[in-house]
Amino acid sequence: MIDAVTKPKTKVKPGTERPRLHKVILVNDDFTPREFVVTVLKAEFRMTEDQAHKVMITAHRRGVCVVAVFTKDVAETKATRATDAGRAKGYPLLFTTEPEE
Ligand code: TYC
Repeated sequence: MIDAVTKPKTKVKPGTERPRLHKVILVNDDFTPREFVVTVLKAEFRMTEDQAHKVMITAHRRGVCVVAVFTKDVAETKATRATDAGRAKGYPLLFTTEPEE
């Protein structure tokens, strides 16, 4: 006998899924001037002087600091632009990205 009833092959996931966000991380180094780090944070991440100073000093003391979270594309573009701003001045300033848990 032919069983005409077939199970659907794909499962529908319940709920609404948002794309994973990615962190932009500021990495400390011994050469980039503090004020330049603050300038880049203000320009690329639209931070106030106060916010930028807090992020810079956290990276300076702890080695790294999460700057902000964005979609993957935006996080990577901003990290690259901010890193390039340092490189243009001859500084080893580094911003990296990683997916949020
Ligand atoms: N450590 C640098 C200095 O003392 C300042 C600095 C802070 C550099 C944070 C990078 O991500 C950084 N001039």
